[in-house]
Amino acid sequence: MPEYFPKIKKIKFEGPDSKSPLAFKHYKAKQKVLGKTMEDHFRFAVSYWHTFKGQGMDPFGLPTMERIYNNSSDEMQVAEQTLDASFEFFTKLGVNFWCFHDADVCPEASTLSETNARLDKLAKQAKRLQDDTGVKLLWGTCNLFSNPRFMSGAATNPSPQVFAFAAAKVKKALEVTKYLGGEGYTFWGGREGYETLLNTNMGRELDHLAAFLHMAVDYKKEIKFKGQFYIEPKPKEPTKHQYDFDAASCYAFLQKYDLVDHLKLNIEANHATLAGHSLQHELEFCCANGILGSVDANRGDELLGWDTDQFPTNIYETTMAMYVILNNGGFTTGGLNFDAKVRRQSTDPADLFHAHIGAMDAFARGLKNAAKMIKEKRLSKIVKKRYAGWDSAFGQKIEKGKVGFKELEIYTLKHGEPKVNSGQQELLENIINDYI
Ligand code: XUL
Ligand code: CO
Repeated sequence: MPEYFPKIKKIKFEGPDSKSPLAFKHYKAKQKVLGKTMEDHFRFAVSYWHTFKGQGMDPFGLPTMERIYNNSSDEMQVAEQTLDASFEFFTKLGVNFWCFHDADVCPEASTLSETNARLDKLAKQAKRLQDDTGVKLLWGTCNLFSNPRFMSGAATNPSPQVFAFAAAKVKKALEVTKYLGGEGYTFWGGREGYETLLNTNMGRELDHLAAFLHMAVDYKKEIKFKGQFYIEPKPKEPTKHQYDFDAASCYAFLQKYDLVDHLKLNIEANHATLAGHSLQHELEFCCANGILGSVDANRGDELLGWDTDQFPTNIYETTMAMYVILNNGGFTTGGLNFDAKVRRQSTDPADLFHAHIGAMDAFARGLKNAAKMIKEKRLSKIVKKRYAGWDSAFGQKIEKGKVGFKELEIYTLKHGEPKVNSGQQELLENIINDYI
């Protein structure tokens, strides 16, 4: 097999003093933190679409990135070369997982059955590469947003024929994900939303989306696919409004349609900020409701209002993310998928390595900081003390539903004004900065 990244050797850990751009300074796969290796904490995955199919195109310009695995006019040959190149990349980088959409690995043919035959062929190659390298599939997914047939949505399309086409695509994607031993499957509602309410029957569309997901749950059972289903919130882009807006709206939707036992959430950092939240907020919301599944690790640009999908480099953010994730017991089926792309001007193949190395190091630093915060309990002690009143006999009576408004009025008339306590925000911010 030809080498696609001949200038790059296996990336090694060299420690914080290393000046090599192609070495880890903080990420040491086998190093234990809080009793678990770094690689098991993170379960890092490379996203196939950005790293291998992204070529620097934007709404104003053509591709900027030339890759040797693209050097053929035969699209199946390109697909096969790209798969080979990707597993070389995963191995050299030292990640244990990958994620892909059906359409990333498989160029669509003119009929569904031809496309499926192509996908089977490429899945066979992917299986062999997985077996050879030990790299596993964190989750698979189906692209229901690029082809013009899905311009008005897939499961929420006004046409039942498009709904059916989407169902057939997801059926196949589930089969392929199962075949590759995928540990999960993600539903991101690419165009499940609207451009204008003037032409939209929102109630009906939401019912259809729920029906679609129930069909997926049924089919998952039928084929005995054991992976975890995820739904990935995003407020907008490509549509003006997406129904999976944020974690809270996904949770409400899942509860309303009796899907909450079947799907957990895949939280993406840049989607959180697009929704006007922080990544930490979305993670906290999921943990508070027992629905955190996986994370698409990236970041936006605070000066740009769209999904820039940049690689995570902000240590404050990785620290707080890992703090929430660790406090929630860590990942089980999920992991950290770098749903991120190099900038249009980062045209060298080596930039793909720099991007991932930096992101893995940023998370390794975040993990070490968060582990120290957990061990030293400076933050958690203050939070615990803030709520200590609820542990008193009086607080417990309320929490356990033993008293109502009448008893609380009697209590208040007797005890008068409650004492107010400082929220100590600045103190807490200073404590966090001691760890960064
Ligand atoms: C789009 C996005 C997707 C999903 C998978 O913003 O995040 O790539 O992660 O479809
Ligand atoms: Co994503």
